[in-house]
This record gives sequence, C-alpha cells and structure tokens, in this order.
Amino acid sequence: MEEFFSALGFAAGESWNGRRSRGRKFEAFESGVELAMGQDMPNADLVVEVDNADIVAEAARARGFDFVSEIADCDWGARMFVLQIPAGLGNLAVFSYNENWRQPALEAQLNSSGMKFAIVVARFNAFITERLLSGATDALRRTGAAAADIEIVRVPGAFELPAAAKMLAESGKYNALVAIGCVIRGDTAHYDVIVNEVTRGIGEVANITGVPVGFGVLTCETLEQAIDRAGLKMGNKGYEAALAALELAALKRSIKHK
Ligand code: INI
Repeated sequence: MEEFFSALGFAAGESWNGRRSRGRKFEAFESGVELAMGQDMPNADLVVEVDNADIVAEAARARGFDFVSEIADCDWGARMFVLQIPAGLGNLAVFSYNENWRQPALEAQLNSSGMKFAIVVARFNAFITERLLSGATDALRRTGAAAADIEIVRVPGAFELPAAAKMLAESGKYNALVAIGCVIRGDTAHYDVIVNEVTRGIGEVANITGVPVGFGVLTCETLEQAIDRAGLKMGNKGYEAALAALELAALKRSIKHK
C-alpha cells in the first residue's frame, strides 16, 4: 500500500503503530477535500488531482498497477485514469487539467504571410553575419513571407544597428525588424561597451517605436563560438531572432484585434 501511494507521487509522511491501529500519512501538496456530485463522476472511491496525469499514469504502468480505466481526455478539460487500490480498498481516480484549461494564454501564430520585414545586418564579421542573415530570411520565407516583403539593409558594424533600426522602425513600413551582428571579445578592447550599447539600443528602439526588433547579435568570446551559433552546433541565432520578431509582430496584431 505504501509503495502504491509513493509511486503515484505522494510523499511518505509520519507513521504510527499503536495498540489499536497503525498507518502512515501521505503528504499531498496543495491538498484539500472536494465534495462533488453530478453527472460523469469517476468510478472511484477517492479522486486526486495531480500536475500531470500522464506522468503519473506512466509511473503506475511501470509498477504494474491494475488500471480500471486507461488515461483519456475528459470533456471537462482534463486527462484522467482510474486504478485499483491494493487489498481491495476500492478505486483511485487520478486526473490533471489540461495546461491552458484554467488560464488560456494569448499566443501568436508564426505566420508571416502578408507582413513586411527589414533585416539590418552589420558587415563587420561578415563571415558570420551573412550566415545569420541566411538563417533570418529562411525563417521568414518558411513562415510565409514573400521575398519582395523582406528588405535587407547593411550597416558597417554592430554599433550602427540601433540607429539604422530606429530609422527603419520610424518609417512605418515594416511589421517587424531583425538586427544582425557579431561582436567577438578578442577583436576589440571595447567589447563590453559595444555589447551594452547595442543591446540597450536595440531594446530601446523596439520599446520606443512599438515595432518589434529581433535580437540577432552574437556576443561571443571566440570566433569558434560564433561559428557554432551561426548554423553549426548551437543552431542559427539569425533564424531564432527572425522567429521572435515575427511572433511579436503577430502578437501585436492579435492584441489590436481583440
Ligand atoms: N563591430 C562589430 O559588429 N563587431 C565587432 O566585433 C567589432 N569590433 O570588434 O570592434 C565591431 N566594431 C565596429 C563598430 O561596430 C562600429 O562599426 C565602428 O566603431 C564605427 O562606428
């Protein structure tokens, strides 16, 4: 019996072994007693709500516990299964609410068709930034943007990105921008100054103008780290930045239309 409840995620608490009875307490986080009646109540003597019923069902299956009913969707926004409690003590139903049942979240779709973008790219470390640029255009094209709706703007270095982004944002022509650059510590004595300016500047443009700006600026210790983030081991930061900019542009649309 102890193994049964422990395996389902209850924490074994204090036990007692008295003259008239013995037993153990099982702690349940955020516990309470619900009294309920009505249609479609589970066929169980005890019902517990957990964070993720699928994980608990897996644990129960791994231990070979007897299922009365398999885990399934309920029409009230939950996943539930029922187990036999050992020693013929009845049935235990376990359920969890689906993730967004209580608190639906506003989440934008990554669909860029019909939107206009500008990608501002630093020429400094072009070996890296051109790869980031390819990643960014790839992300926008794959999500539906037309090639003609993606403007590419080049600037000398990362330091110029915020000023160029501000001009583009203020033009009112674009749903979102992507800023692409690469600052490598070894290349400059002003690494921290440049990184701070660029990061703060790009954030400020987005906040002041209300036009989302994806941050596709690599700030790396070495060229090798930059290469890894420009399409090798660590993905492509340009691709990620474009998707982030698109998501914010789409979010802005859905907030306006609410
Ligand atoms: N610009 C970069 O984009 N990355 C760097 O690593 C870099 N370093 O190392 O100096 C860099 N410097 C140029 C800077 O961004 C400006 O273009 C320049 O100072 C002119 O304003």
